[in-house]
Amino acid sequence: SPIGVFDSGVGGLTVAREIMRQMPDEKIVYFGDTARVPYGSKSCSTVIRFTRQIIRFLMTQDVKAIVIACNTATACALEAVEKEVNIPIIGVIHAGARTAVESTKNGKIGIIGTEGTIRSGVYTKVMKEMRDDIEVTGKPCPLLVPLVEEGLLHDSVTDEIASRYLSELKGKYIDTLVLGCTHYPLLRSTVGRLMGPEVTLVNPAYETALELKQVLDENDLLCRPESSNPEKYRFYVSDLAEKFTSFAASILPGQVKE
Ligand code: DGN
Repeated sequence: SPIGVFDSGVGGLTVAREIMRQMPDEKIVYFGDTARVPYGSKSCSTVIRFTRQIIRFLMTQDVKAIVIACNTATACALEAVEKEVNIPIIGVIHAGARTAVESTKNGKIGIIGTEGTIRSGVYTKVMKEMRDDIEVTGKPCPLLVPLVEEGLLHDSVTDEIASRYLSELKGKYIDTLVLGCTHYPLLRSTVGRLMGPEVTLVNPAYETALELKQVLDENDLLCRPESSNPEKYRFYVSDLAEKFTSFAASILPGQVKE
């Protein structure tokens, strides 16, 4: 059976990409809620409702595990829905939070994400449960999502906006920064340059794929290697596929057919 991965739109493809890299034998069914993106500015009760609907859809695809590949949906809905499904379900927050806590030396960690993610305070809560003297500074960076979706990954406009957002974090002496939104791993080099070499960046997409591998292994759900399967990856969207397809083609290895 495949792994179900979903996001409010294209962002979760950074997580799907890490799963493809780390577990090349696994099949994936991806759902991008392109009709209702962004989740970042919506209320948690709305995001929980959307999440339940998507999980119901993924269950019809016979998935063996689900990854909520969206920070906002993880922040709002993971706790509510994890009791409602009888297969492993993970979000994108815990693994990255753990890595950040393990990596910080001075105990000062920064998080950048959508308004919903930062407002929820989930990163702070999870990190403080792991180590209570951690100081967390969250900064919403809402404009970065549309900039990435417009393909402006290496552009002076993106540099300028990122620099304004990050200047606030620079005064906080953080030594670790979590890229707490699915789109931000694609801006890693820009954020890294602006924050400087003394700040370690944590990529939750990468950490989540590692966690998934461990969860599948523990539940004896990892795929055995088999000969290449052309139908290995399936993508569904709730609105026009055109933009999704070109974004997917720009970040995923191999070909994406409509
Ligand atoms: N995928 C969302 C997240 O990681 O928070 C970002 C896109 C959005 O819904 N604004």
